[in-house]
Amino acid sequence: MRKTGTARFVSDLHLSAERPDLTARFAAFLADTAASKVTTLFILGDLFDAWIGDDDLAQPFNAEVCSLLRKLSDQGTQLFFMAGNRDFLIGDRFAQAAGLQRLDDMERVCEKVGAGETAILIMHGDTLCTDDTDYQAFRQQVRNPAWQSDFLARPLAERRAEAAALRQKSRAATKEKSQIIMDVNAEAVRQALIASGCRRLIHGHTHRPGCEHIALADGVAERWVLSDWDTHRGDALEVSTEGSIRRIDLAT
Ligand code: LP5
Ligand code: MN
Repeated sequence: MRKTGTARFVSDLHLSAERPDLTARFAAFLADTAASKVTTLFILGDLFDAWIGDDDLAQPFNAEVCSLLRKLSDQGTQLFFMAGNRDFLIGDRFAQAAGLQRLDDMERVCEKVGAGETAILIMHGDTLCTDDTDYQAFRQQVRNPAWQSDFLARPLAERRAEAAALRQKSRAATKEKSQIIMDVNAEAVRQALIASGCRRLIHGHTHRPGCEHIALADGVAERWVLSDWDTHRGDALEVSTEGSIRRIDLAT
């Protein structure tokens, strides 16, 4: 995919009806994105705390988030969405209603800088956590199309209860896991950079905002990690037309 103009990247907003403060922050961020004439907004997963299927769009909170996105799209910003581990069930119906284009789990964003071209690798980040084998097994199961059709065929109320139970299980499981297991695996990062040919990676998921420099055989790569959004936490990354990158602090 080719990017022209300024692009912004966010992830792990975990929006829910229970957190109106985060929805208000999101609305303000989108308004600023429009006012700043940002060309492209990339949402790199976990926009929602949990998404149980596009047939839940009628729910007032979901409809509100959808219309906020639609407004930005109508104002001329291109919107792209990559699935996270909380909202991998977002499908075409939501994408169409919100005015966004869905991306695969790993994407190369090319930008023209001067005479040359640079490319940014974007991911949610969960696939880089290869040491978290329980999570990877779980991921394989829920990303299976047959499993997803079965799940989506169940009544909304049942799905909602299942998702809440799963969030509980996940909270209990992550309490038991070490911080190292839940971070990215260094070799998985290197392999992703080498295979893509990119020298800049932007991802979220780990909730450990930062920028790491990684020495590769033919130069140094940058791994930029987005923050999750919570009380006193939250950010966006902005890449200018010239390719410079800056972190926008959105914490309130
Ligand atoms: O999101 P976060 O940071 O808290 O934790 C993740 C991993 N957890 C998850 C689970 C999500 O939180 C739950 C998403 C619910 C919304 C989707 C609804 C639609 C599907 C409903 C399915 C029934 O992704 C966590 C990682 C952590 O990141 C760090 O990387 O460690 O992984 C886990 O906690 C997974 C457990 O280790 C293993 C799974 C235990 C539950 C098994 C129940 C099986 C349910 C049947 C599914 C086929
Ligand atoms: Mn995540």
